[in-house]
Amino acid sequence: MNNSTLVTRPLFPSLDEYTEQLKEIWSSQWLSNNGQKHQQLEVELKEYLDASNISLFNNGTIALLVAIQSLRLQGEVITTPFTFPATTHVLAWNNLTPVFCDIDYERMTIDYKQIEKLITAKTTAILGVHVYGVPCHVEEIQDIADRHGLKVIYDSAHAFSTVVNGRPIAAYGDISMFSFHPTKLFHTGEGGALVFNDIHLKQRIEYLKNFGIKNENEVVLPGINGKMGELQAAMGLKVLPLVKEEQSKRAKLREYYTNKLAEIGGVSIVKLPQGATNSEQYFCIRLKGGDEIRQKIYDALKEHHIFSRKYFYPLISDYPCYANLPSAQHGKLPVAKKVAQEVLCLPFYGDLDFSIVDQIAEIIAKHVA
Ligand code: T4K
Repeated sequence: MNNSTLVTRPLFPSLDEYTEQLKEIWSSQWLSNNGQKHQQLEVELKEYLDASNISLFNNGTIALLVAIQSLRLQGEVITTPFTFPATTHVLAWNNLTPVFCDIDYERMTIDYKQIEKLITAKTTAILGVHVYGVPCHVEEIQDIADRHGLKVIYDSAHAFSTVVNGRPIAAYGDISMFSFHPTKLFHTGEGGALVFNDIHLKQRIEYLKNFGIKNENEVVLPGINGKMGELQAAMGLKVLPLVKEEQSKRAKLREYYTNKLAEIGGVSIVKLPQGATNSEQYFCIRLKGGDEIRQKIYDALKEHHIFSRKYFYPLISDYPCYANLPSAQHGKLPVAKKVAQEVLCLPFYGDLDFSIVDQIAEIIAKHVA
């Protein structure tokens, strides 16, 4: 894979710095269960994300699973079909029925205008995803949730440090989940976090991520093991200071890509709405020609050892485990179907050579012409 260009590359701190962290862990003889590194990272991230409350996890999926448990949701949850499998799987693992809502063509996030007609007596929450860091219509969704007494959860896996209208993205909704997987801008090797506004949730979330253990003599909830370990937290402590520079390198790359691709017809670039900052998590284009052209470009790039990704195709509602749901039936999600055929995420990470962007633009131009 050495000569390959991948869709993303993780940030690595210097080996010496990480080794220093390891030495401290070795001398502490402490590897998990709310260790010193975990505590330090929680404090640093709380400040970095301007979070009211935060809990760290071993990955984003378990964090989302716990978020749903913590809100005691039942029945149906209205959600988007245009996302990574984890978003919907956590509903299934919580015995909830996903109700797929179509998406907004521009933002590719859940279409708030379609939510209300999907609400039934069984609906308890809305689960939105800030896809590629493009924020959902957070104000409009909150308004619907307030009027119908629903909880709002956001999968913010792609929206690390995003600010919307001057507020951190996790200030919106009841709980937001961040993923710290290596493919994410900020990572801890594997990891994740929940950020939430109600301090009363903190204790319940902490129990739920630690088997429900209250003390040596009491287990108060059917919890799970969602704890972040010290090796992960140490990685996070050393990656966090690198994030801003990586974001600014990616911003330059995005600008370069944008200029290169601007001249090519049939290609548009995913943009953020006014008032939102860019997490610089992904660089995604949309191809008017749909799946046929996209596949050609994908294959041509691959021939040159450049690996793009069709995030997120196929739609979740087309997976065999969800395809029988009423909301997944043919014709119900026309916009999501179209969008899932148009998107292609191109290689995007700070150290990507601009000459590769030239090469990518050339290949794309050849195939859309
Ligand atoms: N919600 C959303 C919206 C998500 O996007 C995700 C995760 C989640 C929830 C769940 O959060 P976690 O439980 O993962 O914290 C990858 C990631 O595994 C996944 O975390 C991520 N979304 C998703 C969008 O991408 P794959 O199957 O595409 O991964 P993979 O192994 O093909 O890696 C992608 C590229 O990154 C490859 O070209 C290689 C490169 N890579 C990957 C790893 C792991 C590296 O260069 N180094 C590495 O260590 O899912």
